[in-house]
Amino acid sequence: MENLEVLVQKVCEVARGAGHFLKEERKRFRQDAVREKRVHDYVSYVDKESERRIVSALRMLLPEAGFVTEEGSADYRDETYCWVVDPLDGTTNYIHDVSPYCVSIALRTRDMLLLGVIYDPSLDECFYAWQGGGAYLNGVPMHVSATNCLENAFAIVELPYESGRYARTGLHLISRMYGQVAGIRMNGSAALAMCYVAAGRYDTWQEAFIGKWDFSAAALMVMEAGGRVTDYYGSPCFLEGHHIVATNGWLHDEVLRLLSEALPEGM
Ligand code: LIP
Repeated sequence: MENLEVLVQKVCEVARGAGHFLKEERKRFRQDAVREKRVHDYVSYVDKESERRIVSALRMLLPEAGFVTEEGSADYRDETYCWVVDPLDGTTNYIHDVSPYCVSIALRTRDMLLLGVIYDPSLDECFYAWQGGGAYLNGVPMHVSATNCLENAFAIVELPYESGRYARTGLHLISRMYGQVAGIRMNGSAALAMCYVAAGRYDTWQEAFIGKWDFSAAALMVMEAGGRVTDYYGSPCFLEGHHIVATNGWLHDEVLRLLSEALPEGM
């Protein structure tokens, strides 16, 4: 495989191409194209076509790699390398014509993230990182924030589709943080929320019951920007799970402590 620094730029081009498709298609998008995969989890021909384009471009870049993709159009057969693709993260935002939404692409081995690219076509923001090479936004190095106490934290509390098992946790976080932190937001795109932590815009984010395609590229972004990523128990072995905490590092233990008071059902 070629040098990661060179490869990541090629993947940025793939993500930009798919992102432009999302943005153009949004102009003629109609609600009757929306289908429900499971309760409140939506998809349309846009997600599928974006995935088709990304998969075919990535196949040319690295023919020996397998795929884990949100819409399941390609598979993984224990290859050494694996692309992890979300062709449209923030689908609910997209179908309501609000930002943010993005394309997310990661490359990993069985136990390590190698590179990550996330492109937001609405703001023309391309976030990318490669293992050991740092994290960048449109070519400029990114760093997490220096906020070191929860009182000053600008926090994202995302509420996943899995409301039955997560309501207690989400409501607990909001009730413990509301009035105690500088601000709480919801974002609607896990990948971009984590990029915003990497860029120092937000200080902390966490979500459970999400897919590898939602967090893989962005997790590398946060780590390469100097932040910390773990699962809800504080383990750095989060790659195969579904519950992720991403912070600037300073606030991590405090967020884990709040989570431990009300972990999601069945975890
Ligand atoms: C979505 C996320 C969103 C999260 C949902 C879902 P999709 O991805 O990014 O932030 O709350 O659980 O995973 O469906 O838009 O690709």
